[in-house]
Amino acid sequence: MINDKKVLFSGMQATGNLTLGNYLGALKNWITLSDEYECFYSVVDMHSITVRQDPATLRKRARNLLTLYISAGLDPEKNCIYYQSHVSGHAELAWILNCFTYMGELNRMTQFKDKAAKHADNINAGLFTYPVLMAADILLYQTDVVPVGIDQMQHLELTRNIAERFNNIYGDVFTVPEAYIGKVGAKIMSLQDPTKKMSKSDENPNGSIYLMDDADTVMRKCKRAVTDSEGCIRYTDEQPGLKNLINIYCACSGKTADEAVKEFEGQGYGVFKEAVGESVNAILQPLQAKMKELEKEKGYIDKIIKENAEKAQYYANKTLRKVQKKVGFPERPRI
Ligand code: ATP
Ligand code: LTN
Repeated sequence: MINDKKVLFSGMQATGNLTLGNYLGALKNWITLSDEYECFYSVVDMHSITVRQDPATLRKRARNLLTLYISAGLDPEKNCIYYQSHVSGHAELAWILNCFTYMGELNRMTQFKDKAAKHADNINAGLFTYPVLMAADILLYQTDVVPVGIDQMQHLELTRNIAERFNNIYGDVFTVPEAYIGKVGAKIMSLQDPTKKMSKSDENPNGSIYLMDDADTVMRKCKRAVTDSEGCIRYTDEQPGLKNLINIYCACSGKTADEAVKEFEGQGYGVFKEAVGESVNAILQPLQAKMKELEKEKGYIDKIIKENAEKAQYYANKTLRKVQKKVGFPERPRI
C-alpha cells in the first residue's frame, strides 16, 4: 500500500507506433483504474533493447510513448509516469530474481518462442530473461494489480510464481500481484488476418490501426478489414473478422455485443464498417489533438520525467534494500 491505496504497475515497450490493440487492451484500462490505485506507468525502454534498436529512434519513440500516456488521459501529477532506464532498481532486482527463476520456466514462454523465431539472428540472453525483468518491474513496487492484454498472462503467472518462491524462502517480502484483463478489448486481432493479434511490429500496416493514423486512414483500414461472405452481422467464432470488428466497436463505444448486433441487424458490412471507423476516430481524434499540444510543452514534460523518476526510485529502493538484506548482501555504507 502507498498512501492507503493499493498499487498498480504497468508498462509498454517503445518498440514502434502504438496500435489500437495496445490502447484497448491496456492503456484504456490504465485510465479507468488510475483513481482507485497508486499507479506506476513505465516506458519499458530496457525491454526494448532485447531486439536491435536504432538509438536515436528508440529515444524518440520512448519520449513519444511517455507523452502519449499523458495525452491519453493519465495525469502525471497523480500517476508516476517514468522511464524504466531511469530507475536503477529494475536491473538490480532483475539480477537477483534471475537467480530464483528456472531455465525450464523461461523456455516455456510463448512470447520468447515467437520473438526468437522472428529474430533468429539475434536470440540474446536478454530476450530469454525478458520475463524476469518484467517480474522485477512489478515486484519492485509491491504491486497489487497489473492491467495488461491477455497475451501477457503467462508472464504474470511467472511473476507470481517467482514472488511466491522467494516469499517461501525468506518470508513475506513481495506482494503477489494479480493480472487485470479488461472484459472487452483484451485481444484485438489484425484487420487483415483475424487469427493473429494486432501488433505494432506487424509488417503489414493495413492490419493495424495506429493511434496516430488520421481519420481517413482509419476509415480506409476499417472498410478494407477482412470479413467473410456470410453477409449477416452476428457475433460468433465462425466469423472471426466480423467478431473482431464488433469487439473494436464495443470497446470504443461502450456498447455490448448484443446491442451492436441489434443496432446493425439486416444491414450490410459496409454500413457497419463505417460505424466502426467512426467509433475509433471518436477516440483517436481528441488523443491526437492533445498529443500535438503536449509535444510543444518540452519543459513541462522534462519536469515530469525528472520528478517521477525520483519518486519511482524512492519506492524501488525500499523494496530493493529489503531484498538485498534478505539474500545476504552486506549493508551499504552511505556513498
Ligand atoms: P510488439 O509487436 O512489439 O511485440 P505489442 O504490440 O505486442 O508489441 P507490447 O508493448 O508488447 O505491444 O504490449 C503493450 C500492452 O498492450 C500489453 O499490455 C499488451 O498485453 C497489450 N496488447 C498488445 N497487443 C494487443 C492486442 N492486439 N490486443 C489487446 N492488447 C494488446
Ligand atoms: N512485457 C510487456 C511490457 C512490460 C510490462 C511490464 C507490462 C514490461 N514490464 C510490467 C506490465 C507490467 C508487454 O506488454 N510486452
